[in-house]
Amino acid sequence: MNLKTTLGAFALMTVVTMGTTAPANGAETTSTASRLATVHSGAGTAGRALLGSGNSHFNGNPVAVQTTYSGGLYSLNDPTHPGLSCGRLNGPVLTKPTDAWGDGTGTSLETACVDVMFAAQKHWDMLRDWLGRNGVDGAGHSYPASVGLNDVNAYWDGARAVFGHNSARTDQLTSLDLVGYHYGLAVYAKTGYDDGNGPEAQSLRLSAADIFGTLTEHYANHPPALDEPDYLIGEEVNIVGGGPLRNMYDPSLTGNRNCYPLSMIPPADGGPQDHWFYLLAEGTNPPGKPASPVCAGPSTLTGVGIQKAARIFYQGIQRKSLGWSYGRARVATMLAAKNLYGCPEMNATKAAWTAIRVPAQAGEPTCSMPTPPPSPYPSGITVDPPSATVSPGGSTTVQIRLSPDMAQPVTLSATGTPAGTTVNIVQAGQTITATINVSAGAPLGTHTITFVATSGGSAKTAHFTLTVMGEGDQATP
Ligand SMILES: [Ca+2]
Ligand SMILES: [Ca+2]
Repeated sequence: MNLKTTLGAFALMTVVTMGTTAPANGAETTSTASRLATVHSGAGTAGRALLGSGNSHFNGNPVAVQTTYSGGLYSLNDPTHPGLSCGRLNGPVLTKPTDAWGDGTGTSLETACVDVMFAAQKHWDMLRDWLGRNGVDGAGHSYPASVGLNDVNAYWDGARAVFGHNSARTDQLTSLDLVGYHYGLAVYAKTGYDDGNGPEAQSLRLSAADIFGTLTEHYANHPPALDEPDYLIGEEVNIVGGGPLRNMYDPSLTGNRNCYPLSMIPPADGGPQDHWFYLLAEGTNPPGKPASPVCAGPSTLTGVGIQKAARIFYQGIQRKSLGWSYGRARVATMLAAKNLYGCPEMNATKAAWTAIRVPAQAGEPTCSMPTPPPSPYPSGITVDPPSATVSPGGSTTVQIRLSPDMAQPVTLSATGTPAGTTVNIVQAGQTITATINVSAGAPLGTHTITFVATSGGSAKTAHFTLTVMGEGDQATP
């Protein structure tokens, strides 16, 4: 299956080719040089994983880049993220005799590879640490990257990520969010089931890639002097001279749609789900971050935080299937939020969909706030045990329990005690004991003592049966 989708109003295009050849990476053999720990780089090969030094364009200088040493050469082949490598388009993985890469310029393709390797490594680590996923394909593997596409374009072709340049030819399209976007398309293709190619499925796919790109940027968490976290896509790369490609908190600012339903005219537009994700993660008025408008429902939403939102989104796409739609995504993420966290997060997820005008769906979960468990005791007070036999001069102790619905403070008293009998009530919060002391001269026989609990102007009662019986009386029928 081939599908082509343009990314927004610009020329950045995604070509997704399912079922193409497996990634080819430059398998490395043993090495002799050593600077860092040896790891296994793959079946049948023992490579030496090194921490190369990169002079990147977008991510600072120096940056650590996982590389491999073999046969006297270092290569941009990452054995700690198996399958990830970088080279020129249709060329081999880059190699050189030193483990220092790039010159920091936007026109150097070696530098572009430094940025790609760094970003793809962060993307993988984000999948692991935030989403519990093992690698891009979910089975411990990533894919090669190629730089140097002679076009204002970048794409994921089902087996590799390919990166071109901006229209001014000053930068390669290898910033954190764009790399996370294209490796995110790989994650998306390998998650859940085939979502088909309907307009809504395309919109949700493009937005999913935006979300993965943004998560990568937040995971890397650069300071403002570098590529700091934001909810813009492509802000570091002036792709066609118009600033960022997309804006997740207000998609209309980059010509995308804020709300559902979509207009079904091309190009596909991930704006509504981008907007949903921002509202879920950050809400409408997050401190220190941009405000986000709503299309419907309450005007104020509170976010659950980007990592919770990421997990809700990610668990939701496990359910994707043919005919994937905004309505199904609403149900799937509400189920995910309820299962992962509970009612507040499920309600936040629901509110964010409502805010972008995706209406309630048949079969979506409901959630009510937890109610107190039913009292094991009937309303009022109980006496345990309800009866006892005491010899004259003896005593017995009973427990008095109050049901949780009785308003404090509760005042307790006892009536109906026989002559010569006292009741000593000791109350410590909900734990109440009553010691019944029977005098030596108390009348023999059965007596009913009534305990009275007075609370909030009403009284509850419980009865206790006291039998006063001498030792010799037991033998007498
Ligand atoms: Ca940024
Ligand atoms: Ca960004």
